[in-house]
Amino acid sequence: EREERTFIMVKPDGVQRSLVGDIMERFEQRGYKLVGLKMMTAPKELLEMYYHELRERPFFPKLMAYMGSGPVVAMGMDIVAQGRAMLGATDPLKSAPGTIRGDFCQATGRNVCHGSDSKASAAREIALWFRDNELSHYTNDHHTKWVYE
Ligand code: DAT
Ligand code: MG
Repeated sequence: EREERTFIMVKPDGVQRSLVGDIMERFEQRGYKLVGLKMMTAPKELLEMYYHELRERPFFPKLMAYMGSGPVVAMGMDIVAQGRAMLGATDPLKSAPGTIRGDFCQATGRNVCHGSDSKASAAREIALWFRDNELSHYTNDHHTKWVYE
């Protein structure tokens, strides 16, 4: 069984555009396991910690306004690297068709979904967005048996 953990989030535009189910389905249908799920409008302080590395970038104020503009759907999933591949590039116009961003959006500032870029950032992001008791530990044996060899 896989023990990876990553942080996936449907951003406010994805929620407004009713893409939550489609995005979650991408991961579920490939056989990744959902381990945490919540909907919330992120407080400013959380967003500032989450995107701390980008705080000096010119687009940071716009990014904060966008990310705080409505509810997001946060997910924990047992995937990291392949999650980024499924997401596509930061700029949706550079994302291959078939990826989430390549299929659902066009603007970097409205790129519908987040996925952690490494195991280290996944751990940091999961800890920021979820309490320990909000993550589920379970085995879906029947499913796992048919997804992994
Ligand atoms: P990603 O979301 O692909 O991990 P990132 O972590 O570098 O990309 O940046 C986080 C978000 O910030 C990104 O999804 C959209 C916004 N962003 C990044 N670079 C940008 C840019 N050059 N112009 C506008 N927004 C940008
Ligand atoms: Mg990132």
